[in-house]
Amino acid sequence: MPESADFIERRAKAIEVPAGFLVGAASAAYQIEGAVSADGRGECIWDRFAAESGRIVDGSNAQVACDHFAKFEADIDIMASLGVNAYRFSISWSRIFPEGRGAINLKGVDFYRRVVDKLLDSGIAPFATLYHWDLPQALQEQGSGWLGRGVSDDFAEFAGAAASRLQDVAHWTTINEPWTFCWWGYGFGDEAPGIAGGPKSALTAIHHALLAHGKAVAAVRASNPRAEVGIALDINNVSPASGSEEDVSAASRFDGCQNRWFLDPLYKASYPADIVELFGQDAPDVLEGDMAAISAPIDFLGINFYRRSVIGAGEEFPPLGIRRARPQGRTTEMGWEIWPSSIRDLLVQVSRDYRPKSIYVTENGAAFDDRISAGGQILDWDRADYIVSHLEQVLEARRLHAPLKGYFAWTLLDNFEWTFGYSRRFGLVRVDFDGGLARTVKKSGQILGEIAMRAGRRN
Ligand code: IFM
Repeated sequence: MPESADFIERRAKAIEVPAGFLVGAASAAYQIEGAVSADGRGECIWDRFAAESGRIVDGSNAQVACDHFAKFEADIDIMASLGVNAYRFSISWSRIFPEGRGAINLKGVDFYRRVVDKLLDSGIAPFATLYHWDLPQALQEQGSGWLGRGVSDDFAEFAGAAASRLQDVAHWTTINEPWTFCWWGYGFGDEAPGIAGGPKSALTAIHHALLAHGKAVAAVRASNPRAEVGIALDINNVSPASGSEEDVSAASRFDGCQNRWFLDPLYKASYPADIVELFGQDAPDVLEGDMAAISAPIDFLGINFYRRSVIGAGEEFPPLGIRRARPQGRTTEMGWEIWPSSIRDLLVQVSRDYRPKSIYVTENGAAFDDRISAGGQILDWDRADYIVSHLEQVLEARRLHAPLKGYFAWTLLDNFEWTFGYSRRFGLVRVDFDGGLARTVKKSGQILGEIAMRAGRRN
């Protein structure tokens, strides 16, 4: 059971937010915008994938989603009324370049300009993400998507074009969660574009995504010298299921694949040698200059965090040979264990091992089956508890000298949760998908907003 409402409220009130610390909400274009062919937007890989039968558990798609494309002003008004001081959103590549490259679609740019202007007018700092999984379909067809090296140049072109036209955005995240979209999209094949190519394919896609990140850092800086640029990684706090040598070494392999495979190239200009050896022939081809591009200094590291990983030796995920231990704690609707101190441990460890200039928690949140009370309220105390408990631990990591600058809850609105369709709700604000997409602020949204208000407005 979650803690009592009183207790959660008292803890939320006791959170001391340092001056200038950002407390906001995050979202992604594909999950909320809808309007998939409005104003010249091109097709993306998720449009194509979701249309294949059996791909999305509830048979839904994101053609309308939350219709944020039409409702963005009201959505930003909701954020302003809550009091959050920052908003992380992503830019749909195929709204800006419908074919992935070539002629820019100014109507697409104009949509994000209006979003940014409205955020700034509302005192909310815009954080733009350039890639949150919605690759233009044309690039998948012409160059094999993230399996082709050329995509890194196309991405840099897109990044430069977006940053030069949205000069008022001070914070840019290049790529969101390369582990997830490359392994699930190109390794296991359960997400777009649905390629079950195994480790070679996933690791090739990751290498190109990291290369694209490095080239985009340069492109954003060239377009907007005042911009701060970073990446958002889905890294985990990993611990062994027991003290046995087998479990300890399995946990280290998992850590190598999930964490070090990204942090080492970004901060140490090489892939971890133990994992390169483990993958053998499947390790990616690294050309001269790649690692220098990938390790270009970044202004911040974004960390998306949902659960810890307790790992033992097993049969899963060859050649890793691991198993995930059964959760000891409560789980969310995704089956993910709730263990708040693990975010503190991860933040402290990453700060110690890689010395990032600054860190934002770019996503953290929980799916629960929300109940609507008789009075129409959504008293989602389990989600409020999750957010308060994690934010407490984030601030504790900051006290332990991790360079934290902000926290973004995932997510502003209930939305299209990829292959789960609309069957999992992570929102601070409920969206009634059967009732005209009406928005209702949940208790968790009110509580996060009250905490944010104590940090003050950003501009
Ligand atoms: O909804 C996703 C998001 O797009 C990426 N990070 C994890 C979230 C919850 O699954």
